[in-house]
Amino acid sequence: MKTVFSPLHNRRTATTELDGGILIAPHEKPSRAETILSRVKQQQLGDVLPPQEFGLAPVLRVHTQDYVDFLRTSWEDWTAEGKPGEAIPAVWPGRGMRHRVPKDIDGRLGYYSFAAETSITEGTWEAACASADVALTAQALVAGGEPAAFALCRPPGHHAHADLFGGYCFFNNAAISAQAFRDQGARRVAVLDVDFHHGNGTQSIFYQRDDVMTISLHGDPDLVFPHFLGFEDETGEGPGEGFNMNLVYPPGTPFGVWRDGLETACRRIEAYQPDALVIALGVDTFEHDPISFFKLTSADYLLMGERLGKLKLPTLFTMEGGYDVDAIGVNVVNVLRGFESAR
Ligand code: OKS
Ligand code: MG
Ligand code: ZN
Repeated sequence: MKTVFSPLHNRRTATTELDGGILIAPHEKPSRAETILSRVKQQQLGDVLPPQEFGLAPVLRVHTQDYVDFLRTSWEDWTAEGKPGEAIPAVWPGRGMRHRVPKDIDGRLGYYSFAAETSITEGTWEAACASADVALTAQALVAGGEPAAFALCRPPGHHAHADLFGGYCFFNNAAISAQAFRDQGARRVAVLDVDFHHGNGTQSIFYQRDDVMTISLHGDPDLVFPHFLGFEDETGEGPGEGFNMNLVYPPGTPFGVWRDGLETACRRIEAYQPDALVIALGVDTFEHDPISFFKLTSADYLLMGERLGKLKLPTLFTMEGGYDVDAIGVNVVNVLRGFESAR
């Protein structure tokens, strides 16, 4: 399987993440992508290609113009105000308040975000654009006949809504790619999110549609980020009713339990008969992940990949979370090798 990778991911080098009342060094750091790339090469998964540039048109198929404009200028606008640190949202339109876009950068940061852990920094825009290009380049490989491709995206994307950043995400690479499959003629596309966290952005973008099915397995949002979406009674709306599925698990969940959810998800996908599959691939389900509470082992990722491969669908993997950097390369490449072993 081919991997698409851009060194421009390195433009995303935030130094702050608000956590526990202090600013820590972000979990979502450049070494994550570099470690995965090394493992891909060492295991000879396949060629590593640079992205092509797609511009903003495919991004604007799922994100709003005003949000994209905000992201492009937010760092400039922040520094122009003479702010000393990284751009951290700290105010939101709460219940009963107006949902209008303020002029001031503090107001706009809050309007276009849903959480405060993710700082906007110099280079964030460039890295987010490169990450979308990585996804779209890998998507084009699959649309062009490759059975599968790995988009080594960084920053990740699955938390980003049409007009909200948060959870380390800016552009929703999985959603942009799913929409690209549709725009290129796929009748139905499934997005399966195996990251530890709920893919709230992806769910939200396609919630009222039946042409893109979204399924996410994740830690119970009653207990963990993103807290306000991802419950099992969210099944889609209007024409989208029945085309969103959330599979929620408690702390300590081992692969033996998680894999039943994967089986449920795979059977739903089989019944849907999509023309293409996007896997939002996070490995923060790992037993030693520093911010998560599932108990998957490195060997489990081979089995996960095998089950995904048995779907026998044209498959795009987009990289999402995973923060045990010592294990991230092994775990990601295990999914991809397990996948290939089943084809
Ligand atoms: C807040 C924790 C923020 C978690 C962000 C989740 C990032 C992720 N202290 N999403 O898949 O991995
Ligand atoms: Mg998930
Ligand atoms: Zn995650």
